[in-house]
Amino acid sequence: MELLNDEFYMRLALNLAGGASGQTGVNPVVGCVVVNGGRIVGMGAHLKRGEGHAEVHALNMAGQQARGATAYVTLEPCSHYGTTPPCCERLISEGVVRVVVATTDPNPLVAGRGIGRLREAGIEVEVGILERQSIELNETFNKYIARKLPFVTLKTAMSLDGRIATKTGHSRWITGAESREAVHTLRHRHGAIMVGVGTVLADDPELTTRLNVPGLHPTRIVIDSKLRISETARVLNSEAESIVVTTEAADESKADRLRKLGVEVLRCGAGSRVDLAEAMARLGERGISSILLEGGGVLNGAMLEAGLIDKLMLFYAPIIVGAEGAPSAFSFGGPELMSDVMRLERVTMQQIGEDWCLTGYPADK
Ligand code: AOF
Ligand code: ZN
Repeated sequence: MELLNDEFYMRLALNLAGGASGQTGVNPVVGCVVVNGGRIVGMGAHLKRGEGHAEVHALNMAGQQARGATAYVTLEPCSHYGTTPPCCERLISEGVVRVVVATTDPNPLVAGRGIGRLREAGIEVEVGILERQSIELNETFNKYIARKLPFVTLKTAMSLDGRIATKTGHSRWITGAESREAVHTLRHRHGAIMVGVGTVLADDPELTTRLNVPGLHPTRIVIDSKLRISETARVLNSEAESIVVTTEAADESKADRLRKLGVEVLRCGAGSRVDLAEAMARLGERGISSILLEGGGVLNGAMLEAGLIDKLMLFYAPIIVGAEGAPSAFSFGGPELMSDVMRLERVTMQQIGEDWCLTGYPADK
């Protein structure tokens, strides 16, 4: 039986926050529950950047009943004027007497000031209830707000022997329907999806979100050093935004033709290959806070080698492809010694239909 205590209300607030995951852009997901006299009197979540913060929605619902209440918030209430006024001032003016916070806001504009301001006003503040869950929920925001770099999740579907196609290049399908549905959910939850031009030339994917209910389409990013992409590629259609990342050297007339199709062309790197680290910085500046990297093997390998991967989600199908020469999920030179190989930590496994999804984080991050 779930006990009625601070954790219970915080869990509810975390569930409200998690529901909006993928729809707040560069903002965090945040939930708030207001409780007075043993009764929930207000609930809210931040739903969209520029619109009300979680506390505002919950306090609006509570109305007069916020006076003397406890507010449970999954992130420290903000203390700054962003696109909306500070939540801590609103909590104070509504007469809330106790605020329970899961974790502090890593935004340098807030970073403890919200909690300080509440305490200054005589409000009892408790910090750290279900803190780990709240930090995990906002892992993309936590990186982006501190470094202005997108959080990159490498996702790949592969065989038990690490192949992403047969020796002829045949790849439909590796994993089952449930896994593919999970991938579309991941697309909804990310600001952008990224692939190499090799994948576009081989599979002509659309890279939109297709689920049984409507979902949000991520911005589609293609890494294409030599602008080999076809102007009729489905990834450039009008279903969603598209960005092609190329080099300084790439053909300007082709870039111009792509721009005429409504595609944004970013030039990153003066050499023959796209400078991936620079690309991440430029995409971050452009307001992309999370990227789902969907391959192929060469781009996966290059991103791993460059240390640009924050998280891996590996969907293993119970199949063995076995052929030498079949494309691998991670194509890169690799080190000579076992002591130098890339290791994952915080590894978890989840069964999805007949497949297994392994989630982990590069150990040196
Ligand atoms: C809260 N409650 O629900 C959210 C917070 O541009 P703005 O006004 O939306 O401010 C965005 C910043 O506010 C964001 O970077 C983060 O520090 C905080 N988000 N704070 O008290 C909320 N979404
Ligand atoms: Zn706020």
